[in-house]
Amino acid sequence: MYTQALDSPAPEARPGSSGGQAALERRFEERIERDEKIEPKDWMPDAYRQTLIRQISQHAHSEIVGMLPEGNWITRAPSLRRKAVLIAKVQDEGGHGMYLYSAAETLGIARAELLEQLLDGRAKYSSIFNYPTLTWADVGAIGWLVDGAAIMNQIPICRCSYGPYARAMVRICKEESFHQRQGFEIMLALARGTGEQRAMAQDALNRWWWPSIMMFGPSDATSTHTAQSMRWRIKRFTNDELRQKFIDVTVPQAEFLGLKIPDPALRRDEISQHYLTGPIDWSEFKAVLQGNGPCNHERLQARRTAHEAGRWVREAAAAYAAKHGGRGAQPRSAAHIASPRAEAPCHE
Ligand code: BYC
Repeated sequence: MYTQALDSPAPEARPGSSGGQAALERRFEERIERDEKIEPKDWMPDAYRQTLIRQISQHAHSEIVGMLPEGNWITRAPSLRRKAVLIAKVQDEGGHGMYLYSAAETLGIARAELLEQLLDGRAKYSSIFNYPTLTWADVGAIGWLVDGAAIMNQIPICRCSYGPYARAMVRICKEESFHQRQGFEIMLALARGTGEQRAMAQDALNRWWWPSIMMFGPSDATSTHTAQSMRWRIKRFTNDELRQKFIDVTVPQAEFLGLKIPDPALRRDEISQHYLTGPIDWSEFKAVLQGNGPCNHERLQARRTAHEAGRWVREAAAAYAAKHGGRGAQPRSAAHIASPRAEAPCHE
């Protein structure tokens, strides 16, 4: 874990000195205003720190849980090439989780604690990964839509005010771009295939469209954190702005594939030049967040099983570190080493 030692502030900005707290806050706000990166040893308001820990750790958990639905298809991918590509993609997601846990650790929280929050159900992860992957076309739809949505959401995070998160996102976004293309290419092959393959692609789009739209989070009117996160430049766009950008990019792609977006109310508004969707069923989103999506139980159970299976690795690593006097007597989690496939099938 990174040190939490703070750079010594100027005397007038020392907490406890007259006006110290206010001066620190003012300096922090000015740095945000100048678009300077805030680094781990810099002073930051506790609420900023907590917001980042929440968002970055949820993001990390999403990457790790996100390995499960696609990981299910590694053994069933239809060719050696598809299998190799899918293995690489799922491995990338694991790597993204690791960068993000490291970024969260720079804020003064241990990885083991973050994992505990995930495994005991306190921490959220993206709603999207609580849906099952029923056919091979779902792997295409995840790459095309879910990674497409992820890129839309994550490119602006490369300019996030917190340095370690922003830097982690640069590499992640490059890899997400490859993921999106592999998904679109699967969809293209299916869309140009037999009638049965086209139907499979359409069915996957039907099931993944609305959950992908919901991935961007609640509407701006009901979003708890957006306004403050925009002020702190953690978020650069609101949930609805990013959702709209995604819809505008994706509808023409569906048309290119010859697939129909499952929304009878969808239309292009000539004045705003945007595609407008019908109403989003937020009750479904809420149900998934409350743990009642189709696969919530299976996803968490799979992570718990993997965590248990990795216990001996953590213990061995801790014993090795203690014996050799190296860093890391506090064991790093090996949850990522254990098989993500140790999963109840969730009808997949
Ligand atoms: N699912 O005030 P809001 C990936 C929660 S990984 C679950 O708008 P915020 C990928 C939210 O946490 C995808 N919960 O919050 C991986 C908050 O609850 P708490 C993950 C959600 O943080 C593998 C409450 O609702 N991406 O792409 O300002 C393979 C109110 O929301 C969701 C990231 O994590 C959701 N969809 O904005 C393929 C990106 N949406 O904490 C792909 C980074 C909202 O108060 N994160 N909630 O209990 C973000 O950009 C923001 O955190 C969000 C939410 C836009 C997600």
